[in-house]
Amino acid sequence: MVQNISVPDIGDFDSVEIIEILVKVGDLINKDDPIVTLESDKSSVEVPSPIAGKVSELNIKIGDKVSKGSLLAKLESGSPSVEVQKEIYKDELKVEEKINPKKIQIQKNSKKIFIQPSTGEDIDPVETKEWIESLNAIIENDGPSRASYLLNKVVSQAYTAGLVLPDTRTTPYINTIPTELEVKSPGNQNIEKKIRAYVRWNSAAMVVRANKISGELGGHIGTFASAATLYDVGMNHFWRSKSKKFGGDLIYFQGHSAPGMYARAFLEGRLSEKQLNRFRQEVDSGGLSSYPHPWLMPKFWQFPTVSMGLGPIMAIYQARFLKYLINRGLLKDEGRKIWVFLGDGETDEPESLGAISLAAREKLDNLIFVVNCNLQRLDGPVRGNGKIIQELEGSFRGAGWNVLKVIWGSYWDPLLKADKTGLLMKRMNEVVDGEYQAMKAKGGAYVREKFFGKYPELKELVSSMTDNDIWKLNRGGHDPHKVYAAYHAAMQHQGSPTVVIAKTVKGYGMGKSGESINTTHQQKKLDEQDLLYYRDRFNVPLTNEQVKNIEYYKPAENSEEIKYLKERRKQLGGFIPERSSFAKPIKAPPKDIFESFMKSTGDKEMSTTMALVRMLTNLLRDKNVAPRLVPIIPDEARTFGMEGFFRKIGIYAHEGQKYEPEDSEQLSSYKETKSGQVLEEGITEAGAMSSWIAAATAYTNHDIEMIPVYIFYSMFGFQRIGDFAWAAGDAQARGFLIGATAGRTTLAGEGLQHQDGHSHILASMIPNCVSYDPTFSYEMAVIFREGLRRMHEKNENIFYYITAMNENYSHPEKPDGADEGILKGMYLFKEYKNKGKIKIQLMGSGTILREAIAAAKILSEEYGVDSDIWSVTSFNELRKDGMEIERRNLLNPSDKKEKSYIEKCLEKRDGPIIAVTDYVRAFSDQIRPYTDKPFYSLGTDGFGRSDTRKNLRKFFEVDKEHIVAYTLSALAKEQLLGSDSAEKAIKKYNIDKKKAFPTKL
Ligand SMILES: Cc1ncc(C[n+]2csc(CCOP(=O)(O)OP(=O)(O)O)c2C)c(N)n1
Ligand SMILES: [Mg+2]
Repeated sequence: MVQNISVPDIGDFDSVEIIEILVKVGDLINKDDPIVTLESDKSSVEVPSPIAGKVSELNIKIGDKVSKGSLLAKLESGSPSVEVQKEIYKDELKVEEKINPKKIQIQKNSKKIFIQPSTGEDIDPVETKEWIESLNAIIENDGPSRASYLLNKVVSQAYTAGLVLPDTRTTPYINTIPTELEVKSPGNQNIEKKIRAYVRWNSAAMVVRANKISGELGGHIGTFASAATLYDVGMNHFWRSKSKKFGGDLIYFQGHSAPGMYARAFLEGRLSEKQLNRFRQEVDSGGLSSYPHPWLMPKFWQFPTVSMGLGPIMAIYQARFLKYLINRGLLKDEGRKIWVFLGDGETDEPESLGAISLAAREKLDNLIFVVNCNLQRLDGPVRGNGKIIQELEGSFRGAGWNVLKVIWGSYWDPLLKADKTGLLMKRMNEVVDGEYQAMKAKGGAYVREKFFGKYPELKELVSSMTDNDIWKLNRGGHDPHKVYAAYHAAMQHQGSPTVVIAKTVKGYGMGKSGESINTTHQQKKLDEQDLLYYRDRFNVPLTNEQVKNIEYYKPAENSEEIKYLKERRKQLGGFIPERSSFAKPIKAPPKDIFESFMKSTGDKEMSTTMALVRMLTNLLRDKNVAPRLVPIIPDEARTFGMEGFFRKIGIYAHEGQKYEPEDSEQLSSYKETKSGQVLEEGITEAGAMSSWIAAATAYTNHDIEMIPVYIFYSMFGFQRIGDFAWAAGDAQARGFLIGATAGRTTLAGEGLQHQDGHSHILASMIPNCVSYDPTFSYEMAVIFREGLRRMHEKNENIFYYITAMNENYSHPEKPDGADEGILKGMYLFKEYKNKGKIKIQLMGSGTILREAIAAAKILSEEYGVDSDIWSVTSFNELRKDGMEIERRNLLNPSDKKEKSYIEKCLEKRDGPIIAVTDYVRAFSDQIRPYTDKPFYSLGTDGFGRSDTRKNLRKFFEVDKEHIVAYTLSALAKEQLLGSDSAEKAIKKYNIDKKKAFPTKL
């Protein structure tokens, strides 16, 4: 049967052009195979075939304008279709979704409830008691689930009856897991205690030794001292490393706890004593970096975390990206977990908590946060007048997380059990963190008086305990049993992320030199007495002499401690942290994918953004590249003309689409799907950038090379999330950042906050960021293709920043031999060489190159000045080359001088340089030192404002008229021309000499 294939509903567009025909008569095609590509003035979109069949007739040609209902082709249905397109993904999708046998069983009935005995205004204690006894009876006879169910019913009934119930954001200030439900650690506590003591000692010794070498060096002792148990339990029992059989858990270590990780690696035999002695001395190779920096220790550290707040949000998006890879069939579901360590002070950073609701919404049960609540940050208490643990519990519970509080250690258990009236819990609830901190600084007698002394019953409760016994009442985060139980529960939990909120003591074990005192954070010196105290506190088997020499302690290889520690890691698959990559490179696509961009567009106008989107559409037809592309958009797809991607490759949604979208009939309908490829992030640049980083480092964290393309308003890129971009450089991210709607005058109407005149300067500061400001579609194509080759085929650890504009214009054909120059940063676009005329070297980039081209014509025709017109695709790359060559020449003063690429381009060319861009002058000024020609730059320094492009270019003096006038004036200054030409031009173009410099306006 022959069926007509027509243009479906294409939204608001009418009469759009056919720019590609993707099938021929006789082709066998599948349902959803693209037939043609349509392009409006804003976006291009493929039309898929609604059925499978054989193309029997084509009713259109390239250039035709079509609307909804226009006939495109005829198809004979019923003929056997070939699985052409599906082939592309075949290899990728064949990942078996085996459930890992190691996956931990869910513990049924693990929901806990709290019975808070009433105190105070109880008008009928007998009745209260009856209620509580009923509840206890239900828990005992029918189990906690039933009790929970009944309570929920009662609470719903209470709401229906209009009762005002107490705020339930927080639970009492006790451990979430009752003692009876704690799962016991299978470890040998004696040995683990010793190992922990050695790690503690070596980590402190390493810092103190570094500080002895120079007061400039040192590090942090107090942070790891407070977190040692939290890490140790994970290392001994939970964190599975990457192996042949398993992808590995990913651990984000708190940045300034790094000494503890080195100290453990030393015991494991991974780092030598010599390396520990080189902590914070990295300039000659072999040193250890202050904090986790993959760039500096590429085989060790995986995640840069020390800029506070970045670790938590990057980890959330990492966990989401792991689910994305699984749901797209690119990775097996092995039950891998992402663990994230952060300080309680760090939760002040908006980034730390900013994405926690996303984590719950996406049901990231592969994510476990551990917040080390030592109650202090750098200067003093985190919440002296309140309780950080309760505050965090409220935030996380409110967001939908599973919250596990680990507040009190085992020594408190008998006291809590003996607390029949609930008074102890009341006291625990009422003391604020400032007091809790002071108590740990001031000893047992102080605690007896200030904590228990408030109520006679509590004083009585501890009357048989010595001050020392009271002092030993430990906090949960220092108790390996409590920590184990919490981690175990976190591993089992399903359906939402978990946060373990652990209470600890900052500088634990440091005594008067640092335990719980406000100055702990920066303590990097310990005198002999302090060190002896520390040794005794943890029973480290070192003599006084060895302590005096600050020796490390490492038991013999065949000691039970080392054997135990290595065996534990062996059982868990290997060492952590460790960074490696077994990802296969992606073959760069063939030239023909980019061929159409090398030709002139004739009269057809388009923006470089459109060209890029078209390029991505083409790339989705390349079998190697297509499945690996990760388009990332922060709610701007329509702005960039990318809505065609919605239906074509789907928007990732872990729950699929539970509704019929409003625009379901349309070609670009909003299609959410579990296997969707687009990451539609919503309005969060920090989140989108975190997704990009996860995808851009998938080659090491998941052993699969991905190609993330994050496209954003260029002003909301580096300026907004610059620190993430820096961390991306550290993490050796590979991928594309596209700063769209770029240029201070090109994004016309949007005004001051939107118009970007400096993102390239910010990008240039990141050493491994390669950046370009192309003007024409062929430049974009050459640059993008090379980016794919360098990053994803050759695996260079660089990332690309490319600006794309929204100004429509026609694009010329690529000049012969331009490729090399496009990539190096400049090439000769055009030259005027009328004999005898004065010459200038005119440089431009982005859309402003077109103003320069127009100015060159005027200069030649009206003023007798000829130009060599250079398209400068990257002032940043030119500067890098210039700096390197200059350095080499200075280091080799007797050798023949090497020429920079700029010098080579300009060596046989005359005249001063006039450089003009849509960015601040500092952008083009970067190359000034690398040429001996006179140099004049024009740019868009100052705040933007909204107006038309023409008016903005006039305001910032980068339009063709200003280029002409300033060029003539520069020539006068160089005494190559009289000043009258410039004066004439200034007058002719009504240039106001009295107007203030735009930075002052
Ligand atoms: C973005 C950022 N701002 C400031 C710092 C400096 N800094 C390092 S540690 C620290 C205090 C950390 O307190 P907390 O998070 O409670 O960690 P703790 O050491 O107490 O475990 C500060 C302010 C930083 N590393 N990053
Ligand atoms: Mg802290």
